[in-house]
Amino acid sequence: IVRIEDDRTGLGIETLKRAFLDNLFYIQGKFPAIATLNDYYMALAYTVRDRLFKRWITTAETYGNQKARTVCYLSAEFLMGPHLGNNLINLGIYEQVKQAIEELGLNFEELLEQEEEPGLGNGGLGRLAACYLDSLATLEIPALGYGIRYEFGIFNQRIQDGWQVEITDKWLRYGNPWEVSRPEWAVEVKFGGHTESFTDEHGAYRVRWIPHKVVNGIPYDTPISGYSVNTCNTLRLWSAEAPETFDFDAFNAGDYSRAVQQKMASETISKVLYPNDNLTQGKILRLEQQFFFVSCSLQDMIRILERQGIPLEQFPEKFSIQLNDTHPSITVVELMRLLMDEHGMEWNKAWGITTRSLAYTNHTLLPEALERWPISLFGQLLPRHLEIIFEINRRFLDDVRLKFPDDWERLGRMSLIDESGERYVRMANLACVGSFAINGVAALHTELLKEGVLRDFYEMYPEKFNNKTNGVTPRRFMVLSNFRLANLISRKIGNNWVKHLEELHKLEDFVDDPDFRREFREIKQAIKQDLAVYIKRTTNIDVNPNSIFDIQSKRIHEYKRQHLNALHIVTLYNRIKANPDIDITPRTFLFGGKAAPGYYMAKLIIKLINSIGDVVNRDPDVRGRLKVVFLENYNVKFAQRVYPAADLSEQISTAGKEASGTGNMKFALNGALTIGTLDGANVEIREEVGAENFFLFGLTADEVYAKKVAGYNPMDYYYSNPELKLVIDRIASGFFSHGDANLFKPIVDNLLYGDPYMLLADYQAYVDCQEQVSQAYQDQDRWTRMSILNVARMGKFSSDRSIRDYCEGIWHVQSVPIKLEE
Ligand code: 26V
Repeated sequence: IVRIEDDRTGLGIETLKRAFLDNLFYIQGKFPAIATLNDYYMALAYTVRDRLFKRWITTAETYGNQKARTVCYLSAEFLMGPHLGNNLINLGIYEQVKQAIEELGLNFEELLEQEEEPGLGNGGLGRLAACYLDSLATLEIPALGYGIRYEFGIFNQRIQDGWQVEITDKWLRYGNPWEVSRPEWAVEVKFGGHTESFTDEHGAYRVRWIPHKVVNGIPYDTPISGYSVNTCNTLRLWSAEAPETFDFDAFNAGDYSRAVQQKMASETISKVLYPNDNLTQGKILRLEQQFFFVSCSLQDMIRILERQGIPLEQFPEKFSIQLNDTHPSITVVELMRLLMDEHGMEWNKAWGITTRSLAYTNHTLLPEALERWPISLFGQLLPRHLEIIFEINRRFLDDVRLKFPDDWERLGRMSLIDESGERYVRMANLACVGSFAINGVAALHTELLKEGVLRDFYEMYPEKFNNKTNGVTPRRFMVLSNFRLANLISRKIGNNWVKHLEELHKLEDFVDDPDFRREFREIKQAIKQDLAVYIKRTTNIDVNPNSIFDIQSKRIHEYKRQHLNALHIVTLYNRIKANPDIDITPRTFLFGGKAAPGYYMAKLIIKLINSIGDVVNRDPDVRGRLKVVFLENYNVKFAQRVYPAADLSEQISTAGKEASGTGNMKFALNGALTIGTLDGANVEIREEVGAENFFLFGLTADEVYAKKVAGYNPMDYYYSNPELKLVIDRIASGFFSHGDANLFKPIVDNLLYGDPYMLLADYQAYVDCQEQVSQAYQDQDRWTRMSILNVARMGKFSSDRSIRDYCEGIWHVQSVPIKLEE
């Protein structure tokens, strides 16, 4: 028989070429002579998408037929990064497609570069959600990601005169080939208005919510392929649209312009991602966003249940809902409302269903990030939900009183309502009461939750608490982004490690093999060379690929202490100025990360880094031994270039502040050595790779706490440490700011009068530890051994392991393999 490949599914080179040109013609309406780079990218994206569809549809069909238990991951953020390369890896067609494109005379890398990444997240929390979707699909777990289709994602960052400038992220400008809208599954979401009580035909007390406005939620689906399996799950993001008759008052009054204004306000809900990471501001629009996507998602689940003919009582058997931080915690109340008000269920039954369905992940210990909403604002937007919260609270506080009689202070702390001043709804308390499981994201973080912010809840419900250490996907952050290292590893130990990352252990057998060490080193060197070329092209700064690539890339925040890194740079600079012939290991300090637009201190830290760079990079006394580069617009696409090029990974947060970190894992997996504090997952990374392969410094979380209690005075360190004093005085003097002694005064004053993140307490330990790093780097062979052992021992930190832990410990779901019929 002659087999003819279908143009939409075939994987032969000739078929791929034909399919690509066909999509260029019929989707983009172009032929090669007039096609732009973007046309080619789109044609390629559609060619790959076509090859996903069979899997996607079969997966949905299989789940529907088997009525499979499904994980619903609710998250206000999904920081997916570019889809094209990742789907090529997961489908196992990277090489064929590359060849087909090159045979057409096109530059494959250039086409990959063309993709505008969906930056629908701020940082760690959003990227974790994306890694988890990848692992869920790879482990063949029935799962849906639910979130918001922001029209504008995280802003693009430009650096002008050393300062951050924000540019709107118009990611949908040229269309999004990865999404399919499903207007037939649109739902209605109510806002505002008031409630009325009535007695139903059975004589039961019921409540009706008369909203002020209704907004439509339109789902947009994106296929999420698993690696080397047929499973293709769905990310369902909701977009807000105004219905024809949206504002009843204005519409009835014939007030056209007010009605149009209302329409625009409705569609504002999914307009833009809030660019704050770790700070709540009590903005009504943010609460609208949260309620909007939660209500849409819950209604969608109930629709799926009904279509599969499953009774509502079995909701917890069908769905396991994970709340990614408190952002979707209104789920507790909206599920209660839907069950009672829309489906006539009585309280106890509804509460049983709710609390058997929900689990809550906490991602931060910073008090300023704990979400709370002023009661008045909350009641205006969600009057029915406020009533339900009061009732949940009444019953909950009765339980607390039973367990802890006469403990009034405890009642005040645990109440869902903060009544210490202006009244607020406390979302973390709500999430704890409404969930059957509560987890932190690293062992240390979970312990600190239990003894700190969530202590009362731990004492009330110890059985709910558990740890799920974060992980990262080796597909995107190794196979796709570091194919040179991935290929070397696969040559030595086969490619099972891509799905079973613990198998990297087998690399330990090669650490004594000089040829392996040479190859390993040459790969790192080649990647550093590439990054150096990129830096030259984009910043015109020459960096030495033989220097230590010392990288700190993450959101800019005081607790992450990018300015401690800056103090170290100035320390080395001062040493060179005092003694130009000093023996110094050459270093390139690379920084990447965005500051929240309203976070003045973080923006000033960016300016400080750039200002130090301007002086250090140009000073002839330095003789190129130190270079400082701020990498503009750090995002997922750029991160994939950065991790493989790192020698040293900076994980230097004040102990007790970073819940986990995930960049720390991506760096170490790619062979960077870590300099870090005992914070977040650093603790577990060090345990795995071995203390001798990790540069540890600084106070522990307990010591930080003890020092705060004892009365910390940064001035003690300033006056007793001459080298530190010189560093601070130089910054304060205007040396890095053309004589302007005012520019960095806020940073200097913050350090000298308060120093909330204890930079000065950790300064000397940090500088000493960096000296150890420099020494170690001098011995290239020793360094390479340490680097190989880091890679070999990072198996624990695959997001596959995290997802298995969630499946076994919280979700109780099993894999459902997908068979494709021929
Ligand atoms: C909070 C808020 C507050 C309201 C405005 C918008 C907004 C956006 C994001 C957040 C979440 C901050 C919490 C967060 O991102 N935590 C990070 O989670 C990572 C994944 O678990 C973890 O590795 C990081 O250590 C932790 O900082």
